[in-house]
Amino acid sequence: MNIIYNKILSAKLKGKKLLAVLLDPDKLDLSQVSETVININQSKVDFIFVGGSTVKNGITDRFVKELKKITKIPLVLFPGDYSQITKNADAVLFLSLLSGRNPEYLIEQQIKSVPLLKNSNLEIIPTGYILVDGGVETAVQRVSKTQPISQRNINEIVQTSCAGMHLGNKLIYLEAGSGAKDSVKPEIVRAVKENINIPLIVGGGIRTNKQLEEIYYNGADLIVVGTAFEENNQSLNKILKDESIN
Ligand code: 1GP
Repeated sequence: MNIIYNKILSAKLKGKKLLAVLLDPDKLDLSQVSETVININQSKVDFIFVGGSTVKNGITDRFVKELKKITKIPLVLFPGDYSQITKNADAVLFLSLLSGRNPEYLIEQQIKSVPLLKNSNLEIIPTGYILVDGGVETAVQRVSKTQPISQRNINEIVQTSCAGMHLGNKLIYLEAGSGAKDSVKPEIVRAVKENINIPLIVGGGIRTNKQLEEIYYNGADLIVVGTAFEENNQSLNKILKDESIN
């Protein structure tokens, strides 16, 4: 039942780096999906994350069903709210926005999701989600009405990550926000990595090979790329096919 998490955990133990592409059903039309997924199927992508900050009710379910028909890559929900939970995916990152102090995203959304989870076989992966300042106001910040932690405040980011681990989360997700100008700094990735013993996900604003390599090198076990892939970024597409990732 813990297929996805075990894959992440065993990759971490072997030092194998993982990559996820984030598809936002709010930004990507169903008619564009098959072309996008053909690219992903031919790439080194390990997971497809599905989610967004503002996806209308019912859209994610249709989107996931369509994806299931055309890819064998595991589909992991990365929900902006409980309405994005669909039993047709393989797993869900059960997120708690630990950088913020809005009870809606610390516990309320999680409670609202229980009836949907109860009738599903989704693998539920508790994930401490930490928003750091990516240099622009991002959708997560707007929708969650929370402030990101400044990247100058390494200590607070590290302590928040440790608290997330001690609370029993199985993953820590360092997020600069979709479309961030500044991705999570390598020194922050390193500091968090040195202080936790659960796998580390990093995402937000990662557009180049250099960023990808630096963030892996400093300790990310799994990197998530969204915008650069949507924009059909050529250098990134090359990376997605590059043997060196694994
Ligand atoms: C996943 O939100 C990110 O953590 C995706 O960010 O769209 O900037 O790649 P980008």
